[in-house]
Amino acid sequence: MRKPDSENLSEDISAAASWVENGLKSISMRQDSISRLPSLALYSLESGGKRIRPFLVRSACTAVGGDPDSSLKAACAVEMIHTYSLIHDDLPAMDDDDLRRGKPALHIKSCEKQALLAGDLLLIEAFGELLDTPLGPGRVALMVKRLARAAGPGYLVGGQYMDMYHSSDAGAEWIHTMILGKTAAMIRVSLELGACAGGADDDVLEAISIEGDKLGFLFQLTDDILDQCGSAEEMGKEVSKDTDRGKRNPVSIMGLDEAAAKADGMASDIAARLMDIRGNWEKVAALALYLPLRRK
Ligand code: GRG
Repeated sequence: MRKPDSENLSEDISAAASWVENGLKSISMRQDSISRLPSLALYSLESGGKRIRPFLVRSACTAVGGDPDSSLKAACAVEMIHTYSLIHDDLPAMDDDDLRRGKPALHIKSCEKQALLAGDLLLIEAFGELLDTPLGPGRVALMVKRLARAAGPGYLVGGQYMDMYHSSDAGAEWIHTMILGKTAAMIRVSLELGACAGGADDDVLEAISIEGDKLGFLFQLTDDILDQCGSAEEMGKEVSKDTDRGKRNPVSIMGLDEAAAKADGMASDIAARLMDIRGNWEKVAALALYLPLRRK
């Protein structure tokens, strides 16, 4: 395998963050003002975040030889849906967190009713943005369909449901399905939308979906590891919550050492497979290799 060059990863992630943040400056919800909901949604959308999903959209688009700007609306849409999910997840009826991205969660800054509605707004507007993708209607329809599937009952919302009704004797397979829904689907669809915008063929799209699921699982695995041994300061959110609530996750099932070894193994496997996919998937492979080392 050609080794991915990890040296420029943090610059590439910062560049993708500036790129999407610039794109978010012209989303159409900024023009709607019959309520204060757009400004509340923007509080969450603009309060930092690593912007990993936009990085994946952009990297996938360039990996298949596309112009990154053809994937900008997709990157905005993915980050909007991700942010909606964080706002709703933080609500007392869900995971009940006061801190998000190092700042008060939206329902703490405003109130629960407004946080709920601001999340709804982001979910709906995300599709409006995606529809403005400057590509032909067939390709845009395909992107909308993939995003709707990833955000729907079979994945994001369904995975969140499983997480909310977690059983204390949940087995590894159940947990794997939950993670594919609540975390991996948005990671996978980020790669899919970027590749789609870049004009990827079906075989590349399918290969990237498979690695996207694995990358998403790895992302959650490293999140669970950090939840055990990271700090709230570095993570920008409360830690040790699963353990405190008796929720099972891969780390509580395997133990820290085995989980860390699994993360290393998965990262190498994903990077190797990505490098075999047609195009230049070096940047995504570099992210996979970095995940076991991340601190936030
Ligand atoms: C409410 C429909 C609905 C879904 C919520 C996102 C989510 C599903 C729950 C949040 C809890 C959690 C830890 C989910 C796993 C996904 C995850 C690791 C989110 C955090 O993503 P980062 O680290 O966050 O990329 P930033 O803030 O950097 O964007």
